[in-house]
Amino acid sequence: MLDTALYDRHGLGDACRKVLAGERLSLADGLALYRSPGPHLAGALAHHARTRRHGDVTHYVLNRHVNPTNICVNDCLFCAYRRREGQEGAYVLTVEDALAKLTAFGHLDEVHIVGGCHPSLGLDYYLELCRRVRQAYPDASIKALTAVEVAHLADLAGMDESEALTALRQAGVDMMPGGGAEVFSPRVRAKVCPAKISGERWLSVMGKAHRAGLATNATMLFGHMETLEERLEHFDALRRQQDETGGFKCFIPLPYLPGANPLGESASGPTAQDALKTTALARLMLDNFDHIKAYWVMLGVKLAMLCLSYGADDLDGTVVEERIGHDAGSQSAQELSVAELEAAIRSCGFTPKRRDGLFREATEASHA
Ligand code: V47
Ligand code: SF4
Repeated sequence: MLDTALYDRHGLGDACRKVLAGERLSLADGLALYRSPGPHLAGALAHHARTRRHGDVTHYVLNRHVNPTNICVNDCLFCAYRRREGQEGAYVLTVEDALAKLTAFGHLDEVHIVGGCHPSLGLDYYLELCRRVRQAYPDASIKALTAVEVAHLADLAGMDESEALTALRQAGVDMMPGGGAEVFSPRVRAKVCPAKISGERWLSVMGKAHRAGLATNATMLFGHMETLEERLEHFDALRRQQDETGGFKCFIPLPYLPGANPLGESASGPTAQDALKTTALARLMLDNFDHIKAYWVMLGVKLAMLCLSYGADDLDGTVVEERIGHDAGSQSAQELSVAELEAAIRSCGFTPKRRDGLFREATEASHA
């Protein structure tokens, strides 16, 4: 039971009453919650909202990531993964190599495909890869290509993004990951990812994906140079898009990791308290998103487990071989087993539920 008098004493009475009544929070409510002392006031409200939606269930997924190439025409300052063509460490996986990385494993509920915007690797490569993944895993959700990659591939092919999205859907893609959103503020983008598509184009590609029948996720990279107001505007833009096209499944707050990337000279990443509070604010502001993910790869397993009591209802998955966070200094493991994920969820007082990419219950026996 929430102590409403406590919220009144902190000037958060309105926000508290709105959450209890299931009403939408304003940006001013969000700012007041962000500025409240510690993460707990926002956290308790977020936990209330997550419990109303999901009870004590926490989701996880048996999945694998494939990063087809780290060669990228963009030069985001926070990225430790990207290489220029010809640079040491640059790679492109053949379709066969990418498949071999996956098929070394048994059953999968989700395949996550994401990488750089290669200057010449075109849509045909990705269509072939997705078709082959679909053949190898007829029942897995294929979650492939961020809005940034889709915009890039459409530009390379000289086609409209909707055409590229329809081709990807026909090749077996079910949904798109939420990467590349960063922070929509043009001020921040001009500094941290000047070559990347604008926030407006990111939202527009996602709207087109939803209309083409693809579900998508959404992210926010936080804890570098953005203000609290810019984070709240990011949430607001996402929830307006969701009101319009309704295809977002899950939001993932991504804590900036400062290792081996140029932005790390001036930014150190969010504190644990900030990560908890941002998870809580995501749950509270994104009232039309079903799922909030605590992505253990970037947060670390211990902090991700705490996020489950601050509004998150998903711990992502088994993963195996992740490059983007680990190249930027993530100290987390490359892989968690199903047993480890379930034990982590239970130890936080929740009931684990295995899902596919679209959050449908996974029923097939796992061999992990
Ligand atoms: O777009 C890059 C971020 C994203 C850093 O949709 C960094 O289910 C922290 O979006 N520190 C890719 N983050 C990862 C991503 C994702 C991951 C897991 C699940 C899903 C999903 C999506 O990683 C990039 C960028 O925002 N990123 N560098 C860094 N130094
Ligand atoms: Fe390229 Fe993505 Fe890295 Fe930006 S974050 S440089 S788009 S791989």
